[in-house]
Amino acid sequence: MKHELNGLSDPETYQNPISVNNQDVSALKNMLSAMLLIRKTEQQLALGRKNGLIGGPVHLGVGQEAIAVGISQNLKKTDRVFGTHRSHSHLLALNPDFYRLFAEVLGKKTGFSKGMGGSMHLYDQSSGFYGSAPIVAGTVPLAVGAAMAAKMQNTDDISVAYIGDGAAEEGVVHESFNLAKIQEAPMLFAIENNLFASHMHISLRQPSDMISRFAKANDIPYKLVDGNDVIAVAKASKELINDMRAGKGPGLIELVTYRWYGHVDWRDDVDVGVERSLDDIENWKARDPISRLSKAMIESNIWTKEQEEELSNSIDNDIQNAWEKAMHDLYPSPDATLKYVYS
Ligand SMILES: Cc1ncc(C[n+]2csc(CCOP(=O)(O)OP(=O)(O)O)c2C)c(N)n1
Ligand SMILES: [Mg+2]
Repeated sequence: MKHELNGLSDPETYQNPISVNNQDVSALKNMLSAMLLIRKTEQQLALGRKNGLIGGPVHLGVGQEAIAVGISQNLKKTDRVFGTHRSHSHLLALNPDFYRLFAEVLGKKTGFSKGMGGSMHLYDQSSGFYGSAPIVAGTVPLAVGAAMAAKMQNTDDISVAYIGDGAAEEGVVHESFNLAKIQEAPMLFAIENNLFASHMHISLRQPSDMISRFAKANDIPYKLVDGNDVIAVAKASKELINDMRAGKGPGLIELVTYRWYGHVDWRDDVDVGVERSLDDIENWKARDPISRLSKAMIESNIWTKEQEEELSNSIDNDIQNAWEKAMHDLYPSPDATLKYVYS
């Protein structure tokens, strides 16, 4: 396999510092807080699943929070965002209502999808989240359609599809690249390259580790970014999105990252993962998007350990209350089962 990720997945880059110079301080605090909120929400989901309180599978993106948070800095409510099977962060970065996420995952009628969907069928039109789905890559052509609609309606809205490195192996993604380009659709392909599809490392599946080579093939402008550096993600996606809003067609951003948990639920998956070791996980934890940002902010004297502790405690508290509340909510009534089925 060719290593073309410019060292972004190499161990020696794991501890690279990130720079907060010339950044808007309140935007930095918002991004730090958003990532922490997503992290703690997912850790609560991991616990709920481990304790048997959640009935269905949860695909957790712990370690990958900088991607959705960075990209969402540049989105507006009328943009249309499409997720994957691992979409808690995609939704919470647009609407941080973890109570409704808990309710959904617990199957309660107060959930984002009225308790009918669970973790992999999230939907929140008011914040621009047009859905997650378990069919890998299934949302990508829908996103291109939404981008074409935005263009036909003469808006400057864009569409975003989050796409895993595994999903990029589905034929429909390549048809989507082609169609978006030929239609000059305002479509951001956000490739979350966490190096794994289920349990299989990219080196066992692909001749190269770089997914953005397909952007080159389709003449789509692209950027290859450290997906664990929220500032870099926000900056690179902003540049692509500005061009898309100005009518310059699609863009692709490839974000190199890593998930701390296994493919599904709370386990590490070292036992069943291929080419995944506890050392890898520990190395990537050293490149934690949250502590990297917080460290840089503390060193620049715009943030303190005490403030972080306060923020962390307050999110913990809110999460506990929301979880308890969701646990006590009602399930949908059985006669609502077919009410939201499209036929
Ligand atoms: C069409 C389809 N094929 C296969 C699967 C089984 N499956 C679920 S997730 C997954 C791997 C996806 O990998 P990737 O896109 O990299 O996302 P990640 O899990 O790493 O976030 C597979 C093969 C599926 N759900 N849908
Ligand atoms: Mg993957």
